[in-house]
Amino acid sequence: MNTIQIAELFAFEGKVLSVSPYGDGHINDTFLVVTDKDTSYILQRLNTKIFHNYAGLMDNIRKVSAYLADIISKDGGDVSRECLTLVHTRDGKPYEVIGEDCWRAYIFVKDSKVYQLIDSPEIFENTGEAFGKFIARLDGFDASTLCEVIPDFHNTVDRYEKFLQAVENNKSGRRDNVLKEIEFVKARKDFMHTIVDALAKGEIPLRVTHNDTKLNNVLIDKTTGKAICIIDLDTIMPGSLLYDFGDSVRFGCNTALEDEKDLSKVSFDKELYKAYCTGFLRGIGDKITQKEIDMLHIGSIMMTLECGTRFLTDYLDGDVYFKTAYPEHNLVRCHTQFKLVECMENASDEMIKIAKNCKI
Ligand code: ADP
Ligand code: GN1
Ligand code: MG
Repeated sequence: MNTIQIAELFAFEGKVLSVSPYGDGHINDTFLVVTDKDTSYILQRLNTKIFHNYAGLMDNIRKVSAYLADIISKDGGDVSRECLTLVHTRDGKPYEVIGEDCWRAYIFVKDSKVYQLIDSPEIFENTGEAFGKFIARLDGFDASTLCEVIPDFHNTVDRYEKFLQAVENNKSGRRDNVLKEIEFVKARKDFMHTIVDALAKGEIPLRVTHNDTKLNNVLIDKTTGKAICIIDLDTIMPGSLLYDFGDSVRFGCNTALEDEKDLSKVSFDKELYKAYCTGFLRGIGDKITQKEIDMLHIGSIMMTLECGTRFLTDYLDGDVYFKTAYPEHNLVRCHTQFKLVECMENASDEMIKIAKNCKI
């Protein structure tokens, strides 16, 4: 079946005119569906090698979206723009399984865009506010009703063990190219326990979190610059707020793209950090604890280190997880992340001060 035929299985309005690859996700395959009517659609092939339990994943999305839609509508918001709307198949299913693939569709939120790189502190502040509000809104959601789509997703102790395994197995035969990078991670072994331990000791709460809060997972209104809709809900699971805060900072406070080859362009933008902190703390309001505020910089360093370690692990495994466009792509990504880790480690005193001053 081609993608046009697959699109025709869904209850889209009008005739499907085109289906073309869309977006910059590293995991799923996304397509934009244009019809002869006013509404366009997003069609996605879920990566079932990563998301084995796609039925559980889709059920998570259904429950969380319904819960959020209710709150947004009570707050007087526009549910059709501020929430993802799943489009079912013509025979009423929330997704379609074809062979080993799972396909789903959403209404395309009109007049919105995503950023891969941010240059405006205001837009990043709006993004922070949207993600903060997202966590606050899910505060009353019963986490035990969600399935753990990818177990230990942000368990950095477990990530460290998987990294050591990859070093030992050296499936790609590339280990000798990355001895410095391997040492970089090993030197931070103890640090990788920080958030996992704080959660285990009950020093910070387990919440319902998004877990993949990079900039291109929030839709920005083209006219107002407001962050209107949080998307990519595949990894909604119980987690720490520090993961969500930190992953946004990892991606958004970078002065270059995640896969920039020229490392001199990669640095940590403190103005953007301040903007994000301001927005996030405004959005989450009184739902955040003092301990979490005190650890925001740790969340940022941890998520960047975790992501760099994951890229390195995948490089050692032979590029089996993240989509890559060329053989060294994962290593290039690993380098930007490790450079950022160093920048943030050097800026951590200032990051602590910024978070303290942002909370009104
Ligand atoms: P992935 O998991 O592969 O990152 P996403 O769900 O984030 O997939 O979608 C990839 C891209 O498609 C997004 O970055 C965004 O540009 C676009 N997109 C996804 N859903 C919508 C939507 N409902 N409306 C508009 N654009 C969307
Ligand atoms: C993946 O799907 P996407 O591109 O939004 C990954 C994230 C990483 C990110 C790095 C399910 O996100 O965890 O942080 O790439 N998603 C999954 O850019 O592994
Ligand atoms: Mg995405």
